[in-house]
Amino acid sequence: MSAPKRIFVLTGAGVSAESGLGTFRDRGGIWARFDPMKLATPEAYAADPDTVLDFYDHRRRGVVAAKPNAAHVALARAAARLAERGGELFLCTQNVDDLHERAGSRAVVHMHGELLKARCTACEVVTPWRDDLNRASSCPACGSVGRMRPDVVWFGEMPMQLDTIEAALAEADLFVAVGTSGAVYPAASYVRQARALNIPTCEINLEPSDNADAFDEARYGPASTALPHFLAALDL
Ligand code: BJW
Repeated sequence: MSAPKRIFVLTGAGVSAESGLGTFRDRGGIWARFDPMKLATPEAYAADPDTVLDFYDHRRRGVVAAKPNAAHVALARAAARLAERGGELFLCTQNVDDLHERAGSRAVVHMHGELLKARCTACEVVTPWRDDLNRASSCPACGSVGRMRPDVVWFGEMPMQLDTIEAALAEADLFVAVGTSGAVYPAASYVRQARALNIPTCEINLEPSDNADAFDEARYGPASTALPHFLAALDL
C-alpha cells in the first residue's frame, strides 16, 4: 500500500474493549444483557427516565474508571506523525467514552455523542458531566430541573456531525474501521461509500464483522496489537 496522506479511521466499541468497557453485540455484550429498545431510545427515556439514567450512570462510572489502551495510543501517535508530514488522520468514533482524547487524540468526532456530557432538553445546552444524573439534576445554563439527559445518540436519533464526517470521507485516501461490528447505520455504510469513491478499505477486528465482505483488506486480532502493527506497516 502506498503511503496514505489522509486516513479516515472509524472506531467502535472493540477499541475500548481491552480498557474494560463492554462491547454491545459480542457474547455477553451490553445488548446481549439489556434490551436496547428499553434503554437507548427516546421513547424509553420518555417512558422510564429513572431506569435509563441509572443505566447511563453505571456506564459513566465505568468510563471514568477506564484507561486508554495501546490501540488508542497508537492512533494518537499516528495522527501526530501524519500531521508532521502534512497529512491528516480523521478520527471518527462511535464510542461515547473519552479514551481517544485521553490517549492524546485531538478533534475526535463522536458521531454517537459523549457520555461525559449532558444535554438539557429544555435549552439544548451541552455541559461537561462526570457525576450521576437524576431527575433532580438541574441545567447549569438555564436552571431547568429534571431535563438533563446523557448527550449520546439513541436509536432513531440523528447521529452527530454527519456533514463533517462525509466531507472527510470524500477526501480520504484510506478508510480503516477498527473494532466495530458494522451493525449500526449510518456508520456501517461508510465502507461502501469509501469503495464507491475508490478509496482502499481495511478492517481491523477480532473477527469478521457484518461488513467484512465490503473491505479490500482485513487484519484480525485484538485492536491493542493488530492496530499498532497495521499503523507501523504504514510507517506511522
Ligand atoms: C474487538 C475487540 C478487540 C471486540 N479488538 N475488535 C439502515 C438499515 C437498517 C437500519 C437502519 C438504517 N439506517 C438507520 C437505521 C436504524 C438504526 C440502526 O442502524 N439499526 C440497526 C441496529 C439495524 N440507526 C439509527 O437509529 C441511528 N440513527 C439514524 O440512522 O438516524 C437517521 C438517519 C441518519 C443518517 C442519515 C439519514 C437518516 C442512530 C444509531 C445510534 C446508536 N446508538 C448506540 C448507543 C449509544 C449510547 C450508548 O453507548 O449507550 O451506539 S447503539 C451502540 O451501537 C452504540 C455504538 O456506537 C453502536 C455501534 O456498535 P459498535 O461500536 O460497532 O459495537 P459492537 O459491540 O456492535 O461491535 C464491537 C466489535 O468489536 C465486534 O465486531 C467485535 O468482534 C469487535 N471486538 N473486542 C478488536 N479487543
